[in-house]
Amino acid sequence: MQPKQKWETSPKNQRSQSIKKNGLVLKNYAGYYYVQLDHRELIECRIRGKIKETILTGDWVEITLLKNQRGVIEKRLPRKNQLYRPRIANSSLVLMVLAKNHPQPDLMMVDRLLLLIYYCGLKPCIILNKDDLPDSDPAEKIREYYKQCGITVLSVSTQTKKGIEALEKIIEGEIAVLAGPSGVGKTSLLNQLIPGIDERTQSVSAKIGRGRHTTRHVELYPLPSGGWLADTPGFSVMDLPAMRREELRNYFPDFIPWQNHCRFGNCLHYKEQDCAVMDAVEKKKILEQRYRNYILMLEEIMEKERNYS
Ligand SMILES: Nc1nc2c(ncn2[C@@H]2O[C@H](COP(=O)(O)OP(=O)(O)O)[C@@H](O)[C@H]2O)c(=O)[nH]1
Ligand SMILES: [Mg+2]
Ligand SMILES: [Zn+2]
Repeated sequence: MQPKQKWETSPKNQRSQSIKKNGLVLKNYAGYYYVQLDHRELIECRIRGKIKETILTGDWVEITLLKNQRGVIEKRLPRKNQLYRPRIANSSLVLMVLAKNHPQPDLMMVDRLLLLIYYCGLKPCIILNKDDLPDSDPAEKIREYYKQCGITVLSVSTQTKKGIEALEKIIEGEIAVLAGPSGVGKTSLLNQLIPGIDERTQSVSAKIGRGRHTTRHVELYPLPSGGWLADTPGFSVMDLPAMRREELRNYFPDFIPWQNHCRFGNCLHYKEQDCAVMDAVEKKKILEQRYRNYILMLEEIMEKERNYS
């Protein structure tokens, strides 16, 4: 049993002078919520019994401050969004980590991940790590085409430390999660951005006998630049979100300026006549590989529709 009464705001004479503050839940562990207030003060909180909604890492909450850096969560403030893997609220930025080489970026994976990011209403930023290695063709396409699509693309190297400060600037004021395939340097980046994270997490996982990537507790780490980074990479599942075939094109922002000129308003840019998107591909205004990836995803969605009906 937890010593519950310690977190109650009684006795009554305290109530009138109780201090309420808003803060951000950085982690939730064994029934305790660690809430960060302004000036980085961390308050260990219990949750008020009557609260019905779940509180996740990343939630903004209102707390009543008690003595000794403790508090009670009174309510959850409105939530902007929620990711399921990792389970985190209010994330605003996905850092898609790729390697310039070893391994070369897989543009199909990039396009699928971008679709998922846009579908969740998040902002993508591509981190091209291992800048110290020789260039590759897909890395060049990312620096040219994807940048031109309005995506921030940043070249970094955890080995030479190039770009790390610029990356911290990008995370400023955001709740960021990492994503990307294995071997590109996500763990190395976490270690670089959050010094000492390995020791901290290893001691915890040793105690509970599991690796940190199998633990389901996600923690947000405040960075010196004033943003937060989740300690677990997200978006490991690469299933396409459930959507109708007409929806897919809305998540390809680089198609949108062209598709107003398609002959058919509901053009899927698939087999239709007078398709301005296909035209733009022909004229090399849209990256052909990205268009082909769109078609593969479109066919996958059509196949799923067939299985449902
Ligand atoms: N050349 C080079 N290798 C790197 C860089 N960052 C990470 N690596 C190496 O890439 C491999 C995978 O790194 P890791 O952080 O485990 O990647 P993760 O699977 O995405 O977590 C390791 O051998 C790292 O030493 C870098 O900037 N340059
Ligand atoms: Mg890793
Ligand atoms: Zn079209």
